[in-house]
Amino acid sequence: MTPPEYAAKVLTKFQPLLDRTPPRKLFLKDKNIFYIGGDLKFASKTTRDKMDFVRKKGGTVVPVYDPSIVTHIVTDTTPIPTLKALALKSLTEIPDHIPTVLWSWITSGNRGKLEFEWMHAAFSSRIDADSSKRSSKGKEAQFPRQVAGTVSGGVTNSSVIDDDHHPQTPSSSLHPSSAAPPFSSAANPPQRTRHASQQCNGPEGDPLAEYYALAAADQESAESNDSSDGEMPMDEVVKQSRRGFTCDQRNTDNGHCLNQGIIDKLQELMELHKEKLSDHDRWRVFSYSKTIRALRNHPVQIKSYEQARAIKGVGDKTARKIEEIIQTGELRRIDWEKTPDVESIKNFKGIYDVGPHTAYQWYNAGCRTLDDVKARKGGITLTPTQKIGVEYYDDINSRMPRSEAEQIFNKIKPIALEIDPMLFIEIMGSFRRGKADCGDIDILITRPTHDGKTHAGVIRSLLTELHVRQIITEDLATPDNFDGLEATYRGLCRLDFRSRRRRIDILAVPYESRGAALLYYTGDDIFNRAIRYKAGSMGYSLNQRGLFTAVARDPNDRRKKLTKGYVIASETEEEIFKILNVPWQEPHERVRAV
Ligand code: DCP
Ligand code: MG
Repeated sequence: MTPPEYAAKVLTKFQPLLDRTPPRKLFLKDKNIFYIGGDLKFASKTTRDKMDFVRKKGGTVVPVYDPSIVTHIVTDTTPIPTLKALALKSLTEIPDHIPTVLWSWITSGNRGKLEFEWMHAAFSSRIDADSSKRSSKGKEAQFPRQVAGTVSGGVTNSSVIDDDHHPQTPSSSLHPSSAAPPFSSAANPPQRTRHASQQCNGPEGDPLAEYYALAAADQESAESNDSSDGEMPMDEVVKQSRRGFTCDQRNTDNGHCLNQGIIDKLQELMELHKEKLSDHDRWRVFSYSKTIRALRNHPVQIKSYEQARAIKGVGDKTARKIEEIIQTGELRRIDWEKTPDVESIKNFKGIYDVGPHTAYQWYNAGCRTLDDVKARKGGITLTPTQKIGVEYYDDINSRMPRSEAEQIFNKIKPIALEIDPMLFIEIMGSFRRGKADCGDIDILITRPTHDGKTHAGVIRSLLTELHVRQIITEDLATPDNFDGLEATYRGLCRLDFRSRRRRIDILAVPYESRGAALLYYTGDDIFNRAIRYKAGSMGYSLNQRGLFTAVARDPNDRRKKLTKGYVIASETEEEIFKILNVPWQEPHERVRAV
């Protein structure tokens, strides 16, 4: 039996049970639910049980998707099969008043009241879909019995299923040590000075920032970036490829933003939610970042609730907040969210190697200030790196002028070349992008192999030498294997004994992956995400080791790779740009973050 056939059958089941169930337990009354399980052809036991459950709780299982009847789409599967079941080509075709939710939304009713749909959104792009937006006409629409009849007869025009809709001068090549840094002048860097509060993109601006904001909220709990190769949900890939990827456009400043005052307040509120741990707070971050992005791109100044509400993705509550900002210049919710934990958690998370969970643990143990942490209040314990993080808290949390990064690098480079004159050693990250200040120094090391030699073991000798000369002062993370071609070192360094300590990362990579490594460690991270997403949309996988093809992924979890695939480009940035059809951009043109 197919799922629509079983759905039609369920309509006539359980009537005696429904008659004797107290109304307060029928929490799905008035809900017309189109349910999509994993298998579209066969109603499995799980699918049948779930449809029964909906009916027993007073809901109607709708056999055929009809937007004038369906109030909720409940899906246990990914966008493509969901679209197949709905006979649609894109999630954007689903009206805004029909939320697409996970099964967990249904079971949330067991606790007495159904939770908000957005908390159970199945697809991030439809988080703002809201059943309260339904017109009164739609609300009153009754499920027509004859639809069930046609389905059980096995013939229905509206269940035709379509096919899948798939989105259908540079000089950065590396040369051994002679290669000049792309920007060696500290005095006159080709940098952009922008602040988050000043940036306004045009309508074709960075479409990935919303994901970045969510990821940023997640960042500390995430593993290293090594596993992140930009796999994104297929519906987003479809959307992005239609709009174009931010990596494809050279970055442009579009000047003044008409809604900056509103953006600043919403940003302040978003930053407070970022410091909190709950799913609710994470969704708020996601939702505000979407609104902020929409406001940045909005061509007119918002002056009323109605105007705010008319912006796609801005719901009632956010529109009310915008109205309050317009009328009073303030947002009371900010003070409300400034709970006592926020400041402490923020400070604790500024300690190297402390993530949100440790920060909350310490807070719960009674710590409120860095002095409390230093005093081990509440019996908290610190790892050796956290101890260094506390000791050099101010140094690590301040940025260094570009000139200081350059001077430190100019001390390190000759020492490395003394060890092996054939080394390629380059400074990457924000320095290579031409930024006026740098959070750390990111150094890439590799070596050509045409003479039969490699850079294996060089990092060990280099670190020994840098310690002896007191340029590197503390180790934070040393390579697992000093003798391999790939190695990552993290530590603290300083220019001289009067200077602040600065964060330094040294990365060694095989010579053949130098282009991919250079691309990755140059960033910025939003540019990186965009180019990885684009690679993903073209069927490739891009990471710091290269551009890969034929990477098989787990269909149930697209982030999981089943096979490694084959490298098709990795030696130069240019070849990677070229295959991905991304116009060449100098490092300073790859700035996307606000
Ligand atoms: N990177 C990334 N994704 C991350 C972290 C890093 O793609 N989550 C890449 C892009 C970064 C580069 O590595 O530009 C270097 O990382 P840094 O954290 O050192 O960032 P930046 O050098 O860009 O900035 P900062 O001046 O703060 O160090
Ligand atoms: Mg850096």
